This record gives sequence, structure tokens and C-alpha cells, in this order.
Amino acid sequence: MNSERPDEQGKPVGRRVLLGTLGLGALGVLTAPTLQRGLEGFLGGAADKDPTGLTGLLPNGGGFRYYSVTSSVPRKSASDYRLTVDGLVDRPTAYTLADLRALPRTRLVHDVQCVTGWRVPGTPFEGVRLSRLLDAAGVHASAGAVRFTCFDGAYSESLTLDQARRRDVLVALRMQDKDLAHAHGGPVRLYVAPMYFYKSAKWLSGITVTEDVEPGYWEKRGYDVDAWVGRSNGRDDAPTG
Ligand SMILES: Nc1nc2c(c(=O)[nH]1)N[C@H]1C(S)=C(S)[C@@H](COP(=O)(O)O)O[C@H]1N2
Ligand SMILES: [Mo]
Repeated sequence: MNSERPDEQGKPVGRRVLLGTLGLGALGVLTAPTLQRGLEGFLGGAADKDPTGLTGLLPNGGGFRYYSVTSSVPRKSASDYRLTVDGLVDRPTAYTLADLRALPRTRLVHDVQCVTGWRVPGTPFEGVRLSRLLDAAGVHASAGAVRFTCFDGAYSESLTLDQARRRDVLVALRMQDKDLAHAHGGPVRLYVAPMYFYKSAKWLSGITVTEDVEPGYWEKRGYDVDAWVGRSNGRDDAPTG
């Protein structure tokens, strides 16, 4: 644990520990070194060794780090991207990027906070409210949660229906006033403003309305499902600044 940054020492379960004990992710463990070498080479050896083992600072990322639990992610263009909404709904739907871009958008500016400690203040995200897509699909009365899947083929996330309907939860098309770049989960990612950034699934491809919350990728590995910034994952006070 002595290689953890000081701001992580109060955390009950570090990602390094998780990686060790759960033998995680064959995926994470086996692919990370390659990725990391790749990025370190690219950045001239300056990449920070994050305990997720998933790379380092994004060049020109303004403090963002690149995260992917897979070693490569296919690219989706405006012509082959689809976002499906299905499960406990009256009208299952497949949106193209043009469909999504034609819908009314919301722009939010909040701090981005990763659970490992890094933080990017005042980051604009822009997109369609998730609640709009859920209303359009017609959610069944029996539904209680929403599950998100990604075209990287591995990552997943979940929210309760109440959380999913918050006004600060977006299907994001833009970040920092630019179309979402591939590295940041483009063309479309989830953006859950009030929660740690692991809830904001990149490369979003599926929204499935379910009865109950199914833990997502990191939740299965020990992180909180209700990931409120400052009130989860062993932190009991809000970040300062
Ligand atoms: N599909 C996918 N989404 C993901 C992740 C991932 O590995 N795969 N990592 C999560 C975590 S832990 C963080 S901090 C943010 C990082 O977003 P960024 O790469 O745009 O900085 O994405 C979240 N969403
Ligand atoms: Mo994160």
C-alpha cells in the first residue's frame, strides 16, 4: 500500500488490493502493462502509474486520465453508432447519432471526480437528458433500475430509476464544448454529474430498463453502487475547493 498516493490511504479497499485479491481481471492485469508501456512511451515516461493499472494522463486532457478496462476499443462513427433502449419499456428504440443530436440538449458544468483522487474542476458536459429517452421509451411500472452497456464489450454500469431520472444525468455528446473524443468515450458516454466518474460509462451502446439494480463492472469489484461524490466509497466528507 505504500505506493498509494496519500489521499488514498483512508480508502477501505484500494484498487491495487482489489486487483490482487480478486485476481481481477485477467483483463485488467494482463492488458494493463501493455497499455501502460504504450502510453508511457507516448508521453515520454511521464505517465502516472494509477492503481487501476489502466494508463496515465491524457495528452492535452487538462488533468483527465484515460481509463479503459479493455486494451482496445473499436471506433464508432456517425454512420455505425447505435444506442439501444430496451428492457421493461413499451417502445424499444435504436437511436443513431443523428437522432440523438436532433434532440434538445442540456449543458452542465460540474467538477469531475475520480474515486482514486484526481479531479478536474468546472468541466462542461452536454447531451440529452437520460430521463427524456426513458420517457420516450415508456418505462413499465414494474421497473426499478437502468443498466448501461458499452461497445468496448466489457464495461457496465447501473442506476436506480430515480437516479436515472435526475436532471443532472445525461447521455452526453459533448465534453469541454467539443464532440466527445474516442478517448473520452465518444461518440456517446453516460454522464452522472453527482457521482464518482466511474458511473459515467464511456462508449455507451445500451440502456436496458430492469427491475433491480445490477452491480456494474467496478461495483462487482467492491465499489459502491450509490457512488455520490463525498458520500460513498469510504469518504465521509465532500472534497474541498
Ligand atoms: N467503458 C468504460 N467506461 C468507463 C471506464 C472504463 O474503463 N470503461 N472507466 C471509468 C472511470 S474509473 C473513470 S475515472 C472515467 C474516466 O473517463 P476518462 O477516460 O474520459 O477520463 O470513465 C469511467 N467510465
Ligand atoms: Mo475512475
